[in-house]
Amino acid sequence: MKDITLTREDIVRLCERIEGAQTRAYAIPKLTDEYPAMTMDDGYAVQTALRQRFIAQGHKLVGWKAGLTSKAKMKQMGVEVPSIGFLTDKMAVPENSTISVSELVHPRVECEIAFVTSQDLEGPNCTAEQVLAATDYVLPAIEIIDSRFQKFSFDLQSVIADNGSSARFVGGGRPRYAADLDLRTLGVVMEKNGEIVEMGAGAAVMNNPAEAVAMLVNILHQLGETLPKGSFVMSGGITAAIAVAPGDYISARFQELGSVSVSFT
Ligand code: 0L1
Ligand code: MG
Repeated sequence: MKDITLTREDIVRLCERIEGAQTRAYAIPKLTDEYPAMTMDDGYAVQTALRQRFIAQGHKLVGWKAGLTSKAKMKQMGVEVPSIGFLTDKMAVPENSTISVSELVHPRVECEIAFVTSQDLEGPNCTAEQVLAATDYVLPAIEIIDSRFQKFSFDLQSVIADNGSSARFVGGGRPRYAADLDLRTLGVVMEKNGEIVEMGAGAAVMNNPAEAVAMLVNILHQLGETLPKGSFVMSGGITAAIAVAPGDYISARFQELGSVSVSFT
């Protein structure tokens, strides 16, 4: 990472601020209110400090997520560049489980195609073809994102520091070999309380979700990291994110991959 404006003390301070907001579920102002010169690299420096802090507390890194990878999401959030975040075992929830909204700030859900890798992947020039060759299987997933910023007022630097709004994720359905599918034309329908609220196809994610995973591997290279085999990787929301409240039931029905669902209380 090259473009760092924050001091080590600033990074620790912002990491502690994000950790407090995430673990105790309260909203904070976007970080650029206090640090207007903050860059995306600064955001990743805070995110890296957060990852290291959680790992030191015993959380296990299980994979990564690409975020803001569809035009729908970029438009919804007013940004033009994708981002990545880390996933830990503490964020994983079983299929069909119930999540308490009181543990979250602004919960919203996204339908995503997840990849599980069987070979290590490394940037800087990782391609979608290499991702597909290194993929064990793909499966349907719902990501529960939770921006910790007040009134959803944020920018990319702040979102990256907040680990791309990562909160929870649910994998399920029927895992399939990626080689047996065309991920671009794979359709998904998201239902909220039995009503269709969003629909789309894999191509909404950078023309092919495997491209988003390659992008993620290349950003990891900039962070000095690689993607080890056995990683769980979320390739990004196919549709816009949908807000959820207590009592909501979300089901994502994927062509070829079955469905995955989650409830909120
Ligand atoms: O998963 C993602 O697409 C990241 C979204 C980050 C911004 C938001 O909270 O919507
Ligand atoms: Mg997402």
